[in-house]
Amino acid sequence: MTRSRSIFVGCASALLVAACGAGPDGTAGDATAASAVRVGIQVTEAWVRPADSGAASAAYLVLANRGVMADTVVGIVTEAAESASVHETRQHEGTMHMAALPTVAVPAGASVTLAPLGTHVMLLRLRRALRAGDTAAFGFVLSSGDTVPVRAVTRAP
Ligand SMILES: [Cu+2]
Repeated sequence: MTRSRSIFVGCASALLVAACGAGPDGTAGDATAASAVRVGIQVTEAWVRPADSGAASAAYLVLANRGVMADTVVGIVTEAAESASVHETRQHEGTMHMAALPTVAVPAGASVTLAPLGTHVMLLRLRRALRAGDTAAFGFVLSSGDTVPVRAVTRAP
């Protein structure tokens, strides 16, 4: 409880909201994709915003469930940042706010798009700077027990 509230408060700052996609819209383009063969969940079009070491960044991608079983993202593991979680962006009285999203359901045969101004992977306190062309690696932990590895390429939105 305390943790999620502190994340919310931290993300309410203009700087973090900008890092999360409240700035100019971007399109997914043809960023390098990563996929996991073992599990039904595949990740494509993964990219991450450039940011300095110690700062926040956000990653975007498409989660597609090509399996026959529904699955749910229940966490994120990464060496790229001190903290990583899924956030959703909400508009409240004309202001953008972000809040941690504890789980992301991916029904069988469906896909979920994480994009600027919407749901995103929040990376807080990067361990090293992300410059254009750099890769940020993280993994989606699934309720099925699998982890889907992701390699997001850094590019400007
Ligand atoms: Cu965020």
